[in-house]
Amino acid sequence: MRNDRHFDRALRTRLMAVASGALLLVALGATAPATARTATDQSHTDVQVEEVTSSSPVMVEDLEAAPAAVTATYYCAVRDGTFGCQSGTPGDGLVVTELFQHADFGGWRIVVFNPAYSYGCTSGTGDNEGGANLGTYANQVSSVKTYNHCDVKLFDSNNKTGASTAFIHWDNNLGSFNDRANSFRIS
Ligand SMILES: [Ca+2]
Ligand SMILES: [Ca+2]
Repeated sequence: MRNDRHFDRALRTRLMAVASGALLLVALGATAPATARTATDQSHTDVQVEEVTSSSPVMVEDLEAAPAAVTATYYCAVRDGTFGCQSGTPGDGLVVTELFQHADFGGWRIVVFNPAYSYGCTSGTGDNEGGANLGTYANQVSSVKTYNHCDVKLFDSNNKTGASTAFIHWDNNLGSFNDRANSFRIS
């Protein structure tokens, strides 16, 4: 199932809501502890996952109700013109991509968000809209989703080097790039 998430920019005026402070920010650096929030640790009951296909921006809180196939959720904040997971509070800004351990969006997931975004990614892919090394989670990603006009490009090696994919909008099975990504770039 491929969702058409293109929508009229003029409609994306939804104000950001700040989620509760219960969320944990987990940096993906190799030295970061792997703290997970489980799929059952949900503080919001009005999650609207269907908004992925709607005209409204997708915020971190919209993804809080993890699908049954998701076993753990980690967060990485990205910012324009930077590389590496940045400081940021899940709940601020918009989601740019989700990276999943298994095909068909299962296992652990990394919710990547840009705390500064209220609109989403630019239409082109030439600009740097953040990225990071996957650290502990390298060579495990098997499927990806993107949101808010963002695409993600996966690299075989750290620091956006080595073989890479095209910019991906949505892929439930990375095929030849399965379990290869060490770093990613958003645009
Ligand atoms: Ca995998
Ligand atoms: Ca690799």
